[in-house]
Amino acid sequence: MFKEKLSFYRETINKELEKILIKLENKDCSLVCEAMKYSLISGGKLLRPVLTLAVCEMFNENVEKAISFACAVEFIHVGSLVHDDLPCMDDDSLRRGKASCHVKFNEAIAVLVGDVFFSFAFEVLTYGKNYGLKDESILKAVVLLSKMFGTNGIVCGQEMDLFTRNDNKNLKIIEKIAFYKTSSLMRAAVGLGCIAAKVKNFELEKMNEFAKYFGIFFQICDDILDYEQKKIKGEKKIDFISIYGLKEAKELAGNYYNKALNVLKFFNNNKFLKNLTNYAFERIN
Ligand code: GRG
Repeated sequence: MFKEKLSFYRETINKELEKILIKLENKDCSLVCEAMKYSLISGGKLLRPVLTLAVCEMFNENVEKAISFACAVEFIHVGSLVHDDLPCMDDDSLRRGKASCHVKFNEAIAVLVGDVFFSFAFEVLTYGKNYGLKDESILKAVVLLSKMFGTNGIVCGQEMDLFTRNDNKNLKIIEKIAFYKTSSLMRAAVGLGCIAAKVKNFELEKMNEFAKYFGIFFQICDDILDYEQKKIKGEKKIDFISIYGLKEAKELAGNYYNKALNVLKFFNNNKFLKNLTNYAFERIN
């Protein structure tokens, strides 16, 4: 049941992404267009847009209402991965098992792909109008996505991630980095689902809490997987393993996973979200 539902959400999202991507095509800009397709439709897990649709449905609203918001989140996510892989950021030559965008094309094209995705995502939010969303909801979505993107969101997490050094004084700093770097887009994803379903503020705040914990354990799992696959990080860069060691990092991931599940109690332990949380956590088990 969970697998079928997950596949349904993914198919719905992929179809919409491909449909929307056509709007960006311009033969005078063929390299960027090719690189956009290469980066966007490339076997990502689509966790964030799935969260948007699932949250919208949990609040008894048709998934169609949230599909544009879900796609907008994925555009931001993929743009951030393309930029993150650049030599001036995390310097990673592989993404999703194939050459990173700047390796396959070049650095300038990868910068431009990120630029297009970041600005286009906000246009995509407005397509919600075609699915019956009111201007008021779209405005709220613009503000939320912009906030989770900027100096109170992923950009802040990326600065801290790139430039924080381990001085053993402040263990909590790594959790703060994950909160900004990874939870921000999870918070945007669930928040947009809530906006599409027009939920009450206190429900949105509860879902925000769920996404915060989800993002932190997800980042710990990501660090553990990188460590186990012996992916070498920048010499002095910190991560959950360098701060806590493998065993404690696994325990910490378990704590945040349990916190996320606890929040779901407020939502009658919504079955799909519970299974999705398990699915995201099981990566390290
Ligand atoms: C302002 C959006 C923006 C970006 C500029 C480059 C950057 C600042 C931020 C990078 C943040 C980043 C890469 C966070 C890592 C989060 C993470 C664990 C990504 C992997 O997510 P998955 O596993 O990826 O969901 P798939 O491939 O499945 O989509």
